This record gives sequence, structure tokens and C-alpha cells, in this order.
Amino acid sequence: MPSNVIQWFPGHMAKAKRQMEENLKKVDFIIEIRDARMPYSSKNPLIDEMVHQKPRLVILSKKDKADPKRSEQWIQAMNNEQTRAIAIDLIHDNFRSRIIQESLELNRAFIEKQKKRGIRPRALRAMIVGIPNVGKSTLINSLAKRKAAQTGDKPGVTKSLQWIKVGPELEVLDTPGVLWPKFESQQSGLILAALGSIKDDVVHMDDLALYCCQYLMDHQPEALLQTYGLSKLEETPWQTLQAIARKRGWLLKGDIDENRTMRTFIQDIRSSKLGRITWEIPTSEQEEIGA
Ligand SMILES: Nc1nc2c(ncn2[C@@H]2O[C@H](COP(=O)(O)OP(=O)(O)OP(=O)(O)O)[C@@H](O)[C@H]2O)c(=O)[nH]1
Ligand SMILES: [Mg+2]
Repeated sequence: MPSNVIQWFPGHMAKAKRQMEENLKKVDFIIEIRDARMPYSSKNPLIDEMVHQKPRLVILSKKDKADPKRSEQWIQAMNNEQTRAIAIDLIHDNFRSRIIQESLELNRAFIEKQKKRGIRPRALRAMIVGIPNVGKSTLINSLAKRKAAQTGDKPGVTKSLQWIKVGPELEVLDTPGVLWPKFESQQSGLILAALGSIKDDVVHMDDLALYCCQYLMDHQPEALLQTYGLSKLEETPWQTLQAIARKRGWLLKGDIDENRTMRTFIQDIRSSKLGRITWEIPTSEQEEIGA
């Protein structure tokens, strides 16, 4: 990954982190959204450090675009005492009661403690966090049943925090915490870029196309064969892409149009033309850092 990619966010970083730390003090738990197609790379590397011991509900968004089997594996890998993970299609699913139920479950100890002390349990408070483009605003607006996110958020003006009542049991902050994704490995950078979470101008389309083609050849060859009507895979990703280009007629004066091939292949991936694909598999190392 070229180092300039890492510098995509620096202006916001310190401020975003400070603001988030302030807001975190006011909540009982956090709702962390990650992209179900890349649960590892769409995680913020500082989140564990900032959240400390707070319970966490991880929402794997864009479930409709991810491989259901892999989503299930990720959920299993992430679930533990402090963390519950669920996969949601934020556009089509009806998830309000599910989120309330999971939140109550996750905060059961806290609720029990209040009851024992004779305090009537108040609504749980959560903050929604996630890297750009994972669906934070979609979730907040849907929970609020109105356009709540991104209102009245003028820089430099101190305003009291707005809470959105999801139900008598749950309130969420109307401003999401936006943080940068995991850029730590070259692989994460490629996946984030291929799925459109890093601007195209800092990466090379052919790096993305070759990486994605290799991944599919290794893990989901049938997606390539079926989508492009190939009878077999070639030996290398570039040869496979050339075969796809010939099938599709991505040619220039009778030769393979390389630019068009790389670009169109990545567009096909972004628009889910190759089906529901998850670009990361939980490994023991990722499980550890993943939750
Ligand atoms: N297919 C699908 N699309 C989704 C889902 N959730 C969000 N989107 C789309 O993803 C895009 C980004 O969603 P937003 O809610 O704006 O994401 P955000 O996290 O608020 O993004 P920033 O404000 O840029 O940080 C929008 O085009 C949404 O319609 C989902 O579960 N499935
Ligand atoms: Mg938003």
C-alpha cells in the first residue's frame, strides 16, 4: 500500500478521536458498524483502546452484499461476553426490535445491578461508530424514523448532545463517531479500495483487480466462472482477467483493453455483479483483533 493512502484522514484524526472520547463517557455501550464484506479491514484500529471495558454491539452492515456463510463465521468469531455481533441489511431489514433486544441482552449485568439497588432501569445509551460509508447515517435515520443524522452539526458551535429515543429501553446519540479504517496491511488497503472505501485516486486499479481476481480464484472460483461464462480458470489472475476481457469484448483494436478490463472488473465487484462475496475470512489472528 503506498504511504499516501495512510495520509487520507490525518486532518480529522485528532479531533475525531477527542470528540469521540468525550461522547463515549456519556454512553453505556457502543454500536460499532463494520462492513460485512470486510469485517476486519473496516474496523477502526483505535476502537478497542478508546472503548475500554464497555460492551459492544457489532453490526455487520450490507449483509445483502456479503456471503451469508462467512457472515455467520464472523459472528461466531466475534461473539463473546462483552461483544455481540449481528449482520443486517440496513436498507431492507426491520431491525429496530432486534437492536433493542440485543442491547438489553448485552447490558444485562448493568440492568440487574440497577434493579438490585432499587433503581428503576433508565434507557440504555449508545453511540454509533464506524469508518466512512459503512451505514452509520442509514442506521441512525432509520432508528429515528426521520432524517436525524447530520442536522445542526455546525463546526465550532457547542451544542448539547441530541439523543434519539429508539424505545423506552434505548437512546442513541444523533451524531455518529467517524473514524478511519484499518490501513495496517497492504491487503486491508486493497480491500477497502476495491469496495470503494478509499478514494480511487490513491490506488492503482490493476493492483485492485489482480488482488480481487486472485482472491476469487482461490476462494470463490465459481463466481468468476458463472459471472463471465468461463469454462475454466487460467493459471494467473492476469491470464484469467484476459480471458474475461476476451469473453466480454473489453478490447481495443483487437487487443485486450487493459484499462477498461481492470476498471470494469472492479465496477462489477462494487455493484455485486459477481454475487455476495466476503473478502476476508476469520483466522485465529483476526478473531483476536477482530472483536
Ligand atoms: N446494500 C446495502 N447498502 C447499504 C447498507 N447500509 C448502507 N448502505 C448504503 O451505503 C452507503 C453509505 O451509507 P451511509 O449511511 O451514508 O454511511 P455512513 O457511515 O453514514 O457514511 P459517512 O457519513 O460517509 O461516514 C449509502 O449509499 C447507503 O444507502 C446495507 O445494509 N446494504
Ligand atoms: Mg453519515
